[in-house]
Amino acid sequence: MKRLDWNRLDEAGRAEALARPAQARGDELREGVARIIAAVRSHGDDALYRFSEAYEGRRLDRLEATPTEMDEAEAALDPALKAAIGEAAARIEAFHRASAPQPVGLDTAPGVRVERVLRPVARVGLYVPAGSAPLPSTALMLGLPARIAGCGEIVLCSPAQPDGRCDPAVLFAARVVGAHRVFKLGGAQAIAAMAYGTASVPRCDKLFGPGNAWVTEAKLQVSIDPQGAAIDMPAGPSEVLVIADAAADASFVAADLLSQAEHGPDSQVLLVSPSASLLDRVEAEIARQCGSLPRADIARQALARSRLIEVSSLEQALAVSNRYAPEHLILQVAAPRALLAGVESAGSVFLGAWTPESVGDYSSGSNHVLPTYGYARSYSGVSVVSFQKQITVQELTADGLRAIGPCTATLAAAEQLEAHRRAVTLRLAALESPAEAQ
Ligand code: HSO
Ligand code: ZN
Repeated sequence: MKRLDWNRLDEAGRAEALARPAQARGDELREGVARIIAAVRSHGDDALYRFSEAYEGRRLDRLEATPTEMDEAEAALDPALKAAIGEAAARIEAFHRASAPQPVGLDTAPGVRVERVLRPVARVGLYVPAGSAPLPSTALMLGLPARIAGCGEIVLCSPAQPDGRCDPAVLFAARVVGAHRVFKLGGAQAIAAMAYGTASVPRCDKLFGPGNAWVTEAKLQVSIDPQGAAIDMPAGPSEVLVIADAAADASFVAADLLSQAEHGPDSQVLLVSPSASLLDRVEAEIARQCGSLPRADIARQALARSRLIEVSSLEQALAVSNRYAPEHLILQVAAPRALLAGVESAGSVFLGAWTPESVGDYSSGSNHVLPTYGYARSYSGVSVVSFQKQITVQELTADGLRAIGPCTATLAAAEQLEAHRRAVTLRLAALESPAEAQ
């Protein structure tokens, strides 16, 4: 890991220290994805079968997981894993229900009623990765808020495993969240199928979920096509920033950094601390713990691009974090709550020594689909509102129009929009002399 002293860096050095790994959006990727999308649009299911065989080496006899496959997956699942999925689902559901937006109604003037009502996005497409590791937790994080929002049709795509079926835990999680349709599809072709629809796969209004570079590129392409589908948020590789003080347990900090590093070679992990000795101890701990990880190779590649940054104070550590805007921010300091008010940009925050990022990834109840790559500056993680539309409603009485009509007419006149003005003034005139208005 690269070791840096923030106060010895000039502006260019600081920018470089917090730079994300470049996302290769080369011509090959862009054109390859565009070709896949075009093929799915013109050849539908045939293209899906062909790509599954060509890219994933799976010859599928049908695209959709059958109820029998779902039953068999559930029956074969380790009961402890089944129970853990159920337990996590209950907490995720509780938190997402409690944090769901509520309808609003307000009289902004006497006789002027303004409301906000909520409607679900009708059809949503959830992508659950299953490349180097299937992620049933992602099925929970996407499916539960979709169900709470009341989405009419929840479609889920996840790549088939070598046996031609979806990962059994993903299938079980899909059942727990109440997904209506599950397809054994991965990659850009899955995104194209959900965005445009095929004979088998329903066309979805909005697509959600993480994925590899092909999936991310496909989401981007369908989201800028008016015929395509909306997406949850722009995506980049996963990341964590830990702020730790001298009293932090180096083995806890190292374990948290490694848990993000093992996601992928392009994951980014940063440790920011005012304590040089803590940085030394964490570096040694990482070396010690990394060797025994099954995904040590992946973690090492991620660590090669990661940073240990020495700062002069916790306040400065926070300033560094706010500038970076991490997906996950872990505060392993003596009084983490005292720092929370200073957190301006982060996808999800983990307070104190007993709160590893893993609990947010799986089972505390918060969502793990979060803005990466600096998008935490302006985006939020997935929640119930991501699956809803907010519609405003207004209703005026005659007195209400008398009250706010003149203000409206003045603004319309200032914008030289005469039809707007008249839509108000002719009503006001009708109110003054109802007979003449006939
Ligand atoms: N840390 C990941 C989510 C995840 N972790 C899924 C384990 N499974 C999101 O950045
Ligand atoms: Zn994770």
